Order: sequence, then structure tokens, then C-alpha cells
Amino acid sequence: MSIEDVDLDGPRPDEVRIRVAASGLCHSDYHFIVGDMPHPLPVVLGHEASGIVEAVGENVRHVKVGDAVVSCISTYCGECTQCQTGHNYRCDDKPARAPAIGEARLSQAGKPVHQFGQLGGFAEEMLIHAHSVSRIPEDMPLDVACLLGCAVLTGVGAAIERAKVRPGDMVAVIGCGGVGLNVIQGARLAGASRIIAVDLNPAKLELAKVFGATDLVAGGDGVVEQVRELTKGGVDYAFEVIGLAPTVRQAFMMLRKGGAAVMVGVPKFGSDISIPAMPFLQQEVSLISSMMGSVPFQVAIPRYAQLYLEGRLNLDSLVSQRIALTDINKGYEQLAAGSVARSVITFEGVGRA
Ligand code: PAD
Ligand code: ZN
Repeated sequence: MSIEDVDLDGPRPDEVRIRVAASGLCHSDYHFIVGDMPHPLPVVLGHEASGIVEAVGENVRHVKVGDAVVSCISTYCGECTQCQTGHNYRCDDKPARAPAIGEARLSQAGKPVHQFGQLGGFAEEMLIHAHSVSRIPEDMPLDVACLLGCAVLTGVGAAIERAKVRPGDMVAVIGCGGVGLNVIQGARLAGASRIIAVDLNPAKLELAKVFGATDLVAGGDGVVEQVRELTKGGVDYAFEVIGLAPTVRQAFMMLRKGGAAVMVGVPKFGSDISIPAMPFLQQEVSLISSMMGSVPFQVAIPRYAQLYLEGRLNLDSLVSQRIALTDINKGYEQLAAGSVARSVITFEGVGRA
């Protein structure tokens, strides 16, 4: 990534312009950096941002200039069947929220510049569709609030909204990065009796304890046997939060009868996953997936913010370091090395960040 100036055009009637306060380094952007997922170029990456509304288009009602907001990639139309049945995070008409061809919101020397997820949060300002932001409580510190837009929404939502973990359930979480740690605290909030954290990195396992893990297992071979042994027959829910076929298979293999493996990690574009057929049939287990917390973000983000303000959701320990935009490439090297939970870019002097 290089840091360059771009021109912003708008806001148009349904758009908002945000002065960015903070922006988290999520692994999803990294899939594009290394080419595991294709994207038209040039592009401004970044999707987990908080900031202050600077300008709104004439149709925008739910936020106003000066509001503190968080961005989310689950832009919705509000009119399709998915939106109308309460699943706007699966919106069928999401592309319609993008600007028309030839009307890019961002440009450089007259040439269009793309926005990852129609957002582009690694920047001082974002020009985005209004259905991509949620208002947050005024007293929410913006340098942690950004994490509500992806890591927290995705992780806590996977446990509570998708799996619907119940008090007493046993849970395993494979991959304890920024998202996985939030699956762990989502399971804790839901009352899980055992939460087994699995990661290759011992430091991540130590951090997992802070978020509610009751047992720690070093990743790699033998994980399935260890989890089955610890739980006397397997877990009710196993979450894969990395994006690799072998760990999806591990999640599936550590289920007890009737359990469900939840795929959260983003796989390499075009890749396959496989599961053994016989246990799939005989043990009535499921393999399900969860996108962006499986919940309308404008409902969930303010709720999760409130839980933070009440001391029930830990966001502070997710932030391993606050960095300047100029250190973004180093921040991603550290993410790839597995040494940080979340690095957060902060822009001085915006809101309370
Ligand atoms: P991260 O890099 O912070 O965390 C990944 C963790 O996995 C690290 O702690 C690694 O040490 C650990 N790990 C890697 N390989 C293994 C292994 N073989 N066994 C055990 N542990 C291992 O990433 P993140 O938390 O930001 O994101 C995790 C994934 O979730 C990533 O693929 C991202 O793109 C995806 C994601 N999905 C959604 C969604 O809606 N489904 C949303 C946001 C992010
Ligand atoms: Zn993300």
C-alpha cells in the first residue's frame, strides 16, 4: 500500500462523508493485499472505521453532521427479499448501492479509484453510502469503537446470532485473532460452560483467556483428539476463524452429535472444503457459515457499544497497538506474523480518539 491523495466527489443524495477517527487492520483486507482475493485496482482498502459525520446527502435521515458513527461492509438496499425478511447483511442488491459506472466517488487525476466494500477506511475521509454507517453512543471512545464495525460484529454475532450459543453449551474457537477473540467473548456472554481456544501462537492463547476461554489448545495436529478428550465427546459448536480448509475440517471433526461447525474465516478465492460423509450423516452434525455477524449491523453495533460502556464487552484488550497511517504496511506484517490482535490506525484530533 502507498499513501496518496485522492479527490472526493459528493456526497450525493444517499451518501455521507465521514472524517475518520480510527481504522482497524482486519485480516480481510490482507486477503486482497496478498492476492488471495481479486479486486479491481487502484483501491483504498480498510472497512473497520469510526469517525464523525462531516456532510450528508439530502435523502439521509438516520445520521446528521457531527454524529459519531462506525462503518460496516454490510451495505443494504432495504427493499430486496433478504432485507425485507430481516437479513439485510445478505442484501441481494448491494451492488446497487455503488456509484454508477463513470461516477466513482473517489478519483485520482480524473481516473476512478475503487473503495474496498464501497468503504475505503484507510484514509482521513470516507465518502460512502448512508446504509453503511451506524450511529454509536456519544460517550463511546472512537479508537475502540471502530472494531465494532467488523471484528466485534462478526465474532460476537457468529456466537450469539448465528450459532445461538445457549447457557451450558461447549464451544471451541480455532483462530484467536481479532475476530476469533470476539467469538470467544460472544460465547462467554451467551453463557457457554466451556470455551476452548485453539491457536498456533501461545500469546494469542494467553489473550484468549482474558476474553473468557476456559481451556487452551495449541493448534496443529492432534487438536481434534484433544478437544474431544477435554469435552468427553466433542463440542456443541466449533468456530473456524482463519479461513483454511484443514481447520474447517478440524472444526467439523470435533463436534458432538447434533453439533454445528461455523465457518467464519474467509477462504482463498476459488478453493474448496471437504468433510467426511459418514459422520455427517450419522451424527446429524451441521456445517454452517456466518457473514458479518448474521445480524443487521445498525441494530447490533449500538447494542455492542452499550455492552462495552457497561463493562460487559472487552474492546480495550483487542487493541494491541495504536499506529499512524504511515505505519500501515508494518502493521500488516505484524498481523501476518500473528503477533498482534488488532492494530488500530488513529487520526489525531478527530472526535475523542
Ligand atoms: P488474524 O490474522 O488476526 O487471526 C488469525 C489467527 O489464526 C491468528 O491468531 C493465527 O495465529 C491463527 N492461526 C493461523 N493458522 C492457524 C492454524 N492452522 N491453527 C490455529 N490457529 C491458526 O485474523 P482476523 O481475526 O482479523 O480474521 C480471521 C478470519 O476471519 C480472516 O480470514 C478474515 O478475513 C475473516 C473474517 N470474516 C468475516 C465474516 O463475515 N465471515 C468478517 C471479518 C473477517
Ligand atoms: Zn473485517
